[in-house]
Parts: sequence; C-alpha cells; structure tokens
Amino acid sequence: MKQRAYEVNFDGLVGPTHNYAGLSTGNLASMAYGQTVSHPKEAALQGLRKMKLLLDMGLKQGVIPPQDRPDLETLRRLGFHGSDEEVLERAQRKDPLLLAACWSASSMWAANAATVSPSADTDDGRVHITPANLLSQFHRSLEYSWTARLLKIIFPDETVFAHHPPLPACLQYGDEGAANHTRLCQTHAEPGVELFVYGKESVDPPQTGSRRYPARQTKEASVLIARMHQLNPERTVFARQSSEAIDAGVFHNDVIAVGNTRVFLYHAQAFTEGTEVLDELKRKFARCAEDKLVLIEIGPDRLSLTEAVEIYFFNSQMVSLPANTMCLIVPSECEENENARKVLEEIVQDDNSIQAVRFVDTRQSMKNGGGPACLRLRVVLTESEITRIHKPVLLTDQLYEELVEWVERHYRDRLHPNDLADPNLVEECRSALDKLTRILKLGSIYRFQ
Ligand code: SUG
Repeated sequence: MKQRAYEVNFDGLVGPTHNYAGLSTGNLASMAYGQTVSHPKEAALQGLRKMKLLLDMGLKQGVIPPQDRPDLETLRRLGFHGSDEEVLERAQRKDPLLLAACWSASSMWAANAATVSPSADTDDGRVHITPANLLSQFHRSLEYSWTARLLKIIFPDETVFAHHPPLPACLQYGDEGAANHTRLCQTHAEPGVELFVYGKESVDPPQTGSRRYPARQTKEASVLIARMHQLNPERTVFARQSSEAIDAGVFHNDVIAVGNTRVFLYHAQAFTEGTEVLDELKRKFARCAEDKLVLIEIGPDRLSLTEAVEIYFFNSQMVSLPANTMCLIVPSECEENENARKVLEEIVQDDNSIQAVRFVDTRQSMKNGGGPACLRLRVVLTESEITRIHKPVLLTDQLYEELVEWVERHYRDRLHPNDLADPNLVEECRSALDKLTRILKLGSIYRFQ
C-alpha cells in the first residue's frame, strides 16, 4: 500500500536583525517602509504564532533557523578592514546600504530558500532539493551557500534526499526558489503536476517584459531545475508572469497565485497567455488525478492587481486539514478589506474543499513584502521520509514555548538601520544564535561558533 505523505511547512524563524532597509526594488512594501523602525521581537513572535496555529490544526510544522548576521566576511571582502567595530563604523559611513544588506534577516522568507520536488514526482524516487541562488538582490544572494549547508543538515540522508548545488551565479540562471513553484496533485502522496513560473527569458528582445520593475526568475533557471529534479515533462508546466503583474509589484508568483492538491487560486492577470497555461495545467492534471482540477480565478472586478498586492491576498497558505477539507491562512490585512472579505466568503461557500479561513498577523514581515506564504518552505514528505530528517527542528508545543522564551530574552524591541553600526548588536546576535543551535540540536553551524 502506498505510504501517506504530508506537506511539512518549514518556516524561517525571523532573525534578531529584522530591519527595514528598503533593499528590494519592485517589492513595494520594502520600498515604502525602507529606513523606518522595525520590531524584531514582535516580528519573530508573529512568525512563531503562525507556526503554532498550523501545529494546533494538526499539521506538521518545521523551523528553519536564521542566518548569522552581520555578514562581516562579506564586508571585509568588499574592502572594509579592521576590528569588527571598525568594519561596521566604516561601512556605515561609506556605504550604509551595503552595511544594511550584510545585516538583512531576509532568509526568514523561506519560500525563497529552495525548490523542492517530492519523491512521488521524481524519476529516482528521491526528494530533490535545489537551494535558490537569489541573484537578483545582493542582500539575498548572500544566503544560498549557508542555506545549502543547512538543508543538508536538516535532510541528511542522501539515499532519500538529493541535494543539488544552487544554479550557476549568472543573470541567465536567476532563481528565486519555491516562491515561483506550485504543485497540484490528487493527494500529496501521488505524482503531481509541477508548475514553474518565471518573469523573463534571456532570449527576450530588448524593450519586452516588465518596464517599471525587474523580473526575478528566469525561464532558463526553471527549466534547469525541472531537469535536475528528474521531473516528467508530461507533468511539468512552465508559465510566464504577466509584465503587468510584475509592474504592479508581483516580484514573485506567490504574491498573485496559490495552489494546494487539486485547487489553484490565482488572479486573472497573473500570467501571460493565461488561457493556454490553464488549459495545459488541466490537461496534464487530468492524466495523473481522478478529480478535476478546481480553478478559482479572481478577476480585476473583484480584486484589482493593486489591491491584491497591497493586502497580499494571494500570499496565503492553502493547507489540507486532517479531515480532508482545506483552510486558507490569510494575512490579517485582508480582514480589513471589504473586497477581500467578500471574495473569501464566496470561496468558502463554493464547492472547492476550502471550508475555513484563518487570518494571521504577519505585519512586521509584510512591511518588507513577506506574507504568510513567503515565510514557509513547503516540503512534501512520506511517513518514512519524515523519520529521516533532523527531527529537533519539527515544532512541538514544548519547542514553541522554548522558542518564545528565547525570543523574549534575546531580541530587541526596536531596530533602525542607523543602529546597524552598534557592535553590541553583533554580540547580542551571536549569543542568541549560539543558544538557538542548542535548542534545535544543530551543533556548530555558524561561522562564529
Ligand atoms: O526578496 N524582502 C524580500 C521579501 C521576500 C518575499 N518572499 C516571497 N514572496 N516569497 C525580497 O524582496 C526586503 C529587505 C529590506 O528592504 O530590508 C526583502 O528582502
């Protein structure tokens, strides 16, 4: 008999250096809130509460620890010398944006950590994992080498987990991970259709594509990942984001579409040649599933692109509950928006398995352009694969309590980009992360350890 499989959401734990530096062009929230005060403690607690909510719903939830910041090694490589204190002070004076990039807690958006294909979809029956190179933003490109090491620690057994290196670091292969990847299937245990969404292609003639803001994911990257993951072309779909969407602030596809098992919820303006994409999805889905694919399209008359981006309506998590129904975990900004409330009511009334909506407060993350779905990396695992992972990162009631206490003890209430030259903050972060590795039983994973 086929083993059961579960979607395990691994959320990025918000790091103690969570700040608003305005680093991401095309991410409207990051641009709007840059250089304002952040609240790291509240940010981390909001993230933990969301994880606990899923745990309480009977779902499996994992934790991905934050990266070691500031990245002093990079600051030194880029020409700032002296003691730690001198490096910080000089970088603050000469290049405050570079300094902020090296302090960014951006690895919290675990949807960008990697692309993961479950074993049911791959030729060799292993779970395939490719860390994203995140080339399009300098501060995010600092994440991938450590992410690759960490994922090998969390998913250690190479007979079960196939780890690929991040794609070569060149523009043509810009990859942003699972934020542009959706899997549709009958049940998590069965082979599914993997949808890869990209924003540009290197053969694009000049003057095509988005005008106001840059596209991040390339088609070449998506195609390479599908090949490396040994996916069946009959169950793989590539779709291009519409330039309109990118120019409205949709820097990743998970800002405008979300899917789970046999349900796909998306905005009508999400894709270029949307009708062809949906036809291909339906056709390929029909070959591997008993049920029909449920497509929930939201047109601009119900929610405009601008509004959808403002409240991150589609950056919701769509999860299967143990009782065979689904729940949408939606940013609390949607609760305050009349159009969004109406659309949600209609979705729940329609015949589509989604029977509940839960609003979550992720406002601290949202001010940097990261909603509930950005904070998690979905990993579909069979029962026996779950037994092969590093289990101390799986959330339990006790781990939740320990992490809350750890945040309360180590995190600052407020942080402004001007605070990033403070050498005390370096020590505070190291002592926090050192303690965290003990809580999560990870050994010495940080450079300073
Ligand atoms: O890459 N923001 C992140 C948000 C990532 C959201 N992820 C998904 N949609 N899956 C980004 O733009 C802002 C950092 C700053 O401005 O301080 C930032 O990196």
